[in-house]
Amino acid sequence: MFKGVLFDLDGVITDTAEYHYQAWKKLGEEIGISIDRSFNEQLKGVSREDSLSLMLRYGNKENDFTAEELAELAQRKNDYYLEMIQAITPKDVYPGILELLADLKTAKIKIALASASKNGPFLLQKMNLTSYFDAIADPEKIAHGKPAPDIFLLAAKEVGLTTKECLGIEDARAGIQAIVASGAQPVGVGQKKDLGENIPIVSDTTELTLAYLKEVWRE
Ligand code: B16
Ligand code: MG
Repeated sequence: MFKGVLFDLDGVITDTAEYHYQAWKKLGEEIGISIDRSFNEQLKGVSREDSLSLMLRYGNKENDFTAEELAELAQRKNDYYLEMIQAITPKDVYPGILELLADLKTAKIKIALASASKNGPFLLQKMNLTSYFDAIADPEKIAHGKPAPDIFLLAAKEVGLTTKECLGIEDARAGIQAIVASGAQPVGVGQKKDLGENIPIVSDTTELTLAYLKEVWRE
């Protein structure tokens, strides 16, 4: 049996993936880059700075800004995002997630956050979920963001486990790649066309029960 579950946040625990999209879209409009949901799949799970680079490349503007201007753009996107997430409450936790966290705790399975977001601790607090987490891996401490395995390796380490003993849950293509590269077993939230054909995928978080995780776990 697995001994730990490494959770992504945005798009797995709550709908903040949508707010990230809205914030990037707003910034894009201000600098003449129009993004859509299909392009946004590439940004999911990717760090703020890497997301900005991807968006500028998409709009053929990768050489248009100085380092200082890039920092301002990233800051501006985060300001828009922060404005949107102020109103988040425990009611915004996706259905089934609270029950899953409680069941994992009762079963003494470790729970760690493996989010690329620097706003992760703030969001857990807003949703009253902080006490369920045995560790929150700090994205500032890793060398490479998703799809590199670093954040999942750190999350497992912080709860005293190896990734081989853990499941990772993700809604992003880059995140699933990161889980696989780390040696943990992936479970996707979303659609096969975005996340892959050969891994367990739920279309909805209500399907993410402890029984389901046990069922898909390969010894
Ligand atoms: P921040 P996750 C990721 O969170 C988001 O999916 C991604 O859209 C965002 O750019 C990244 O966090 C960084 O977030 O700007 O708040 O530091 O999906 O890994 O929980
Ligand atoms: Mg995510």
